[in-house]
Amino acid sequence: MTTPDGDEPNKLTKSKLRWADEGKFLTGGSRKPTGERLPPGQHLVRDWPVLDLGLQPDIAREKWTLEITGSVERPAILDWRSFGALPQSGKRSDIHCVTTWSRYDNDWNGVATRDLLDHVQPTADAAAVLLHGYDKYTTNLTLHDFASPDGLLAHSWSGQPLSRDHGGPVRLVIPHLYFWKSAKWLRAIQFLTAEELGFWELNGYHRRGDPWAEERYS
Ligand SMILES: Nc1nc2c(c(=O)[nH]1)N[C@H]1C(S)=C(S)[C@@H](COP(=O)(O)O)O[C@H]1N2
Ligand SMILES: [Mo]
Repeated sequence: MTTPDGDEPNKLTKSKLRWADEGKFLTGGSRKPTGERLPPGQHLVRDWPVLDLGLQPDIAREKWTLEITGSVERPAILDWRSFGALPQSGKRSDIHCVTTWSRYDNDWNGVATRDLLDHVQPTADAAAVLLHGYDKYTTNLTLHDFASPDGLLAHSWSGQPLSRDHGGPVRLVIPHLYFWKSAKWLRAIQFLTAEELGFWELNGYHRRGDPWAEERYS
């Protein structure tokens, strides 16, 4: 296995590959019990860990573009200005990382995935998206999960521009699934008629990643 860049995986990436193999952190629980906030096998943190494949692209807002390709009526290349002209939303959500940390009450600002969908108009046969990061990371979502009312293309966290290590200028936030689905340094969204797997999904992780069903590994 190499990273999308063709590099040797770093230590954490290697551990995560091994955990997928071993089924580590599985508790056997499933389905969201009413009133529960912390999914099975997770623990709460107050800091905000940084996780990625080790390459953190440095992209200025003025140089950043987001390409919308594939099965849409209106393909687009959004730059900072046209992205900022889309409806802006604020959302608060919890983070659940497959490595077992969860972080509550993250305040994000950006463009709701639903507003992006209104703008680009997926074709009738569109069924999935593949997210592409500037670090060549990829991850897949069904169109239904991408269109979740909580989904956001986030440019700010706690009222501040999203920092480079957490995926600025713009990252995806899909809070009802494990955080590996929330692609950092978002470069392109490819709409597809059939699901194509992303980096972790090809390397032992679940195609969907629902933390309440402990969909950690495939
Ligand atoms: N582009 C990109 N996005 C990514 C990753 C990555 O390596 N590259 N890692 C994923 C994983 S495994 C996690 S847990 C979260 C971590 O986000 P954070 O560093 O802001 O906590 O980003 C996800 N998005
Ligand atoms: Mo992760």
